[in-house]
Formats: sequence, C-alpha cells, structure tokens
Amino acid sequence: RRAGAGEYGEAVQLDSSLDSQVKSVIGEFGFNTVASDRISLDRAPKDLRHEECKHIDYPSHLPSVSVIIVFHNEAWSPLMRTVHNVINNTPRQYLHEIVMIDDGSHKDHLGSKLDEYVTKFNGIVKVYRNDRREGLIRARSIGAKKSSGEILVYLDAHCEAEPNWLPPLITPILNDHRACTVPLIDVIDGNKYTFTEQAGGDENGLARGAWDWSFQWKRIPITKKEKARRNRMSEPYRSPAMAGGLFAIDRNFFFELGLYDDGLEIWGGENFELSYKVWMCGGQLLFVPCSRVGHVYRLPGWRGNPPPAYVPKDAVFRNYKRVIETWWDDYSKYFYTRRPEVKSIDTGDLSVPLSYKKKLQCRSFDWFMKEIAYDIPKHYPMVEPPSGASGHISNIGTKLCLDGKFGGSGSPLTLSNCEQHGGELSTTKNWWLTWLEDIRPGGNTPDTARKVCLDCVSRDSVVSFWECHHMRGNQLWKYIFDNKQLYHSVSRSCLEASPGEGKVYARECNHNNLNQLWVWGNLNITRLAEFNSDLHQAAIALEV
Ligand SMILES: [Mn+2]
Repeated sequence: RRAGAGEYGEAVQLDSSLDSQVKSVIGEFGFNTVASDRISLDRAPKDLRHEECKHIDYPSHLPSVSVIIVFHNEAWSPLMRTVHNVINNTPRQYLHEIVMIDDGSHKDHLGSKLDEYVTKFNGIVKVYRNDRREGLIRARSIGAKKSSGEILVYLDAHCEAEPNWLPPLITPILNDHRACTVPLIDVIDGNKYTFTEQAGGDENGLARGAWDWSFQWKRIPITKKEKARRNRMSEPYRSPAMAGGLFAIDRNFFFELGLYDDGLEIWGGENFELSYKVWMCGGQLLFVPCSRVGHVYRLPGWRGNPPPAYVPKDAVFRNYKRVIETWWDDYSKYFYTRRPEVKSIDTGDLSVPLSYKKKLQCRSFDWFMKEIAYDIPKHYPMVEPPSGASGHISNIGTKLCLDGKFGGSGSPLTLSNCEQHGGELSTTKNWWLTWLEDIRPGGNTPDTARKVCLDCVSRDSVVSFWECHHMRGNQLWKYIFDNKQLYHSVSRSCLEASPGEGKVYARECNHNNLNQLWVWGNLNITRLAEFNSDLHQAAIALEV
C-alpha cells in the first residue's frame, strides 16, 4: 500500500499560512497547485467502482489506443499526473501512445522542460505544438490526425483514471465500431484532491447527459427504459449527450464523421455537436459505469485564458448557433425563444458540416428526440408550461417587496421598496412561480428568468438564493392564494418578512401575522389550483 499526501484520494491539508499563495495559484491555474504539488505524480487514485465491476472479464485482446490530451497553459502537476496515471493504470499492450497537444501555451514549464521530461517514457509520450492557439476543439481534431491508434481516447489535461478504466471503455467499441463511449466522471476537488461521485445520479450514481433549450449541459436520471435494456447495473447504457472532455471513439469512425466542425472556436457546443453526429449518423453514445475517471473541476477565482485576437466575439454563442443550425432542424425555434439575441450572430460558412450530414444520410433531429432523447422534454419542456404567478411579490405587513438582486448562491434574499423605475417594473423585482413550483427572479418570460431559486433548508432558517435544482424538495413553494401565504412544504412553514433585518424567513404559519401575507402582481388561478390540488388545506389550517 502506498503512503504519502493524497494517496488513494485522501484529502490534502495545507497550513493557513499558505492562503495567499493558494489564492494566487487558483487565479492562475484554476486549481490549488500548492496542494497538488505535494501529491506524488504516481499517486494511487481512489477506486469508486461498484463491486460488480470488479468481477467482470473483458476481452484480453483489445485494439491499440491513443490517449489524446490537449492543454493550454496548464499547471505542471495536474497535467503530468494525468500522464503518469494513464501509464500506471493502463496495460502496456493496449497503450499505443499518449499524444499531448500543446495549444499555444506560453508558460515556461510547458516548453523544453516538458520535452525533456517526457523522454523518460521511452517514446510513448509524444508532444506536438500548434503554431497558433487553435482552441480546444480544433486541437482535439489535430490530436486525431497526429494519432495512429485504432481507438482514440480523449482526456482533459487534469484527470486521474481509476483502476481498470480502459477495458470496459473499449469493449463496447469492439462490438460496434460506431459506438462512442464515455466513462463515469468523478469529481476531484481542486483544493483537497479528494474523489467524490457526481451529484444527480440514481441510487447507483447513474445519469444521462442532456441539454436544456438554452443549450446548457444537464444531467438527467437514467430512465426505466434504459435500465430495462440491460441485465446488470454495470452494463453500458445509452445517453443522448456527453459532457465532452472524456470519451473514446474508433479513429476511422471519427474521421468518417468529419471530426469536429472546424468552424467551432475554443470551446462550447462541441460536446453536443459530436453527440448529435454520433447518434444521428449511425452510431451510438454509451456511458460506461465500470470505467471511472476523476476530473479536477476549475475552482471559482480562476481568471481563465483570454481567447486569441482572431476569435470573433460571442464565440460561444456563435458555436451554439453553428451546431443548432446544422442539427436541430425545426427545433431551433425553441432555442431562439430563449436566446433571441443569438439570432443575429453570424455563424460563418456551414457548408462543410452540412455536407457531412448529407453524405452520411444522417437522421432528423425529430427522430433523435423521439428515439433517444425522449426523456429530455419531461425535464426541460420545449415550450415552458404556464407559471402560477408572476410580477412583484409585495408584503402586506411591511409594504416591502422581495428583491431579486442575486449576490451568489447562498446569499440571503432581501426586501426593498416596491417603487417603479422609469415607468418599467424593475426586473429585479419581477418573479415567477414556475411550472416546477419554484420561485425565480428576473426575465420577461419564465424561461428567460434567472436560474436561481428561493431555497430554504428548514423552519426558522433564512430564505436564500440557490441554483435551481428542478427537484422541487426544498425549493418547492405553494402560494395559498386564499390566505395570501407562501407555503414551504418541506418545512411546513410560511415565508415571513423580517423588516428590521430586511431578510425573510420560513416561520411557523400564522395567518394573523401580516408579515406572512404576500401579494403577487399576477395570478393564474387555474394553474395555482392545479399546483395546490395535492395540498391538504386542513393540515395547513391546523397550523394557523
Ligand atoms: Mn476540464
């Protein structure tokens, strides 16, 4: 058994005297490299695999694999731990090469120091450098061209694979060379370098990859239908989309698909582009529960890397529009209702991606939505169902309004005067009781409202903002319109203004307390009645 800082994913503890140094490296690299530098590059990862995965036989002859790692100004130890980890955790007979693509880095440690360092791997690690910074997306396509393994495995530049990660990831591609596979991605904390399972999965941690109609990455629960297709929990299952950083694909199939659209800049939307191409042009995208890879997520406080000067502004939205215009057919209207400003962005020439779509006789987006992504509209409807209430939320006792100014997740909700600004209702005082029965500020329509919700842990705690989780639970609110009370079901409490502090709390319901009575600007009584049909009015009355 190995001993040392961070071995097997043990938390790394640092003395608080290092705080300012830590802050500075997080700004530069996005990770606490002071902690990372204390961990051996050869550390043993944590093994989060399910027991079942440890008792499966995989084929002993697998195709040759090129692992491709693209990096730009990456910190030394997270990058090199990725390389060491792959070499240590991959049987040598499968690992044809590790291809490192330096996408325009200008840090000293990524120059000749790196070239010299990799010589110790006897030629298995190859470093290529782009003449200019191409961005992650084109750099990945360049990596495919530089590689010569039969299977390409892409990893982000800050990953640590868990034991026996490769055979389960490659085996489905042996059975279908158009299968593109994705490992289960675990979270490595960028401060302490511990491994934890991603949130939002089922009891086995399994989820499918998805998007909402503003084109944001989402995870949704694995469906009964997908479970029923398999004999065991540990078998691969179908996913509509991938997160993008980590996947395996047959090299020939990736070239048949035309690699990534060359017109996509830096990052953003390419994960969906590839997911759509794979599914709609004859392949399948599989998530593999027994292949697990930890990924270090960037920490808040990272300054990031500014894009090169040649990249058009709004590059991310331009990317989204290229992908949507190429693949979504009529469904594109659902994006533009949420992002009307993107309609006027110039996508540039789409003839190359469209020519691949035609040549490969790819299926329609409607087919894809009905056959593969059939569960996404249940979580993210194309047309958002009507809200129960909207507008100002004013308090009868204090005559103040709930203020939607967002100071970050966890910051308490405040109260302020209900005055109007320039004849318009202040959007920070506009609220929605959405179809998910959560309460969100801002926007002119419920689907352009901010994605932060009124959130409360328990009775007598302050009500604060938190990222909307769509799971009802502690973000579920009922507007009891007869009583004018906002009822928090989980804590069986009512929203109460605390005028002295300008905050709001969940308190024991008391209809005689005017600080618990709230008036919404607009009510949809039919919808509210539907929302409240499961409420036991009698139970509430008892608490009054
Ligand atoms: Mn990453």
